[in-house]
Amino acid sequence: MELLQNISESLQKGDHLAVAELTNEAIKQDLSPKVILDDGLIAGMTVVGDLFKRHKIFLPHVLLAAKAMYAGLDLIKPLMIKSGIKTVGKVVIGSVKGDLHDIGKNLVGIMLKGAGFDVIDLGNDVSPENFVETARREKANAIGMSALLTTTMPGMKDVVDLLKKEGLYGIIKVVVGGAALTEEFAREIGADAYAYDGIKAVETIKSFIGDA
Ligand code: B1M
Repeated sequence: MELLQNISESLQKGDHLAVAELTNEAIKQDLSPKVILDDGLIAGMTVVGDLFKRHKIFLPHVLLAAKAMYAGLDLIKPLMIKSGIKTVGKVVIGSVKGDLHDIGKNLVGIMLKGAGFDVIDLGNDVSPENFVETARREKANAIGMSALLTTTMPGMKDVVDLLKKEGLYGIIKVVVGGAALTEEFAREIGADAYAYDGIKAVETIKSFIGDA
């Protein structure tokens, strides 16, 4: 669809004003937030990631694309979070230490809120101590960690190890996700689950609470 293609292309150009205008237009046309997200915003960001990898564009361009992504996300966020849903559990989320990527983590947070979870978002560059202390203090059911860099992924194991040291392993469940992660990595570090996207994260954490 041309409108979604235009959202994707404007995001690729880093034009946040055009992304906001086109996203508003898509909302007016009653396109679902999922379609706007998947076929407009994420489609555009995927192209940006590919160009960056092949050194066709550089970091300042990626930053502009991220700003444009948020211009669209901010508009569809209220539609993704349904109001008045009963709280089904509490989750602490964050991007791991050293990792400044937060778009995927924020999306996961939006989906968890939409599913009725109480979400405590610690932001990015979150230390293991902050994850574990907050989850303990808030009596959270789960910690959800995001990492986009191969260099920051090992930091997830530090959180699992700290939970073990504090006697909280298995009580507070650990779900991990992010573009470079795999099921195998999650198993190796002792996480309770790997989630490919926000929908899977919601399903998984719900199943943990059902098991409790
Ligand atoms: Co960077 N970056 N970046 N970057 N960046 C990647 C990740 C990279 C793959 C680009 C590339 O080379 N193709 C590459 C990593 C290579 C690697 O380690 N394998 C990379 C690099 C190298 C870097 C820097 C080191 C560059 C530099 O400085 N030379 C630097 C590192 C900064 C740091 O973190 N310390 C850096 C910086 C940045 C920006 C700041 C410019 C910006 C981030 C802005 C922001 O987040 N506010 C940025 C961006 C935008 C990207 C790409 C282009 C897009 C990431 C994104 O937002 N995708 C990315 C390329 C790519 O991934 N294709 C790239 C859209 C988002 C919706 O997807 O985050 O994958 P994603 O989230 C998905 C799933 O993964 C999953 O659900 C989401 C929805 O489907 N998910 C979870 C995520 N977390 C989850 C948690 C869960 C469950 C599911 O449970 C808890």
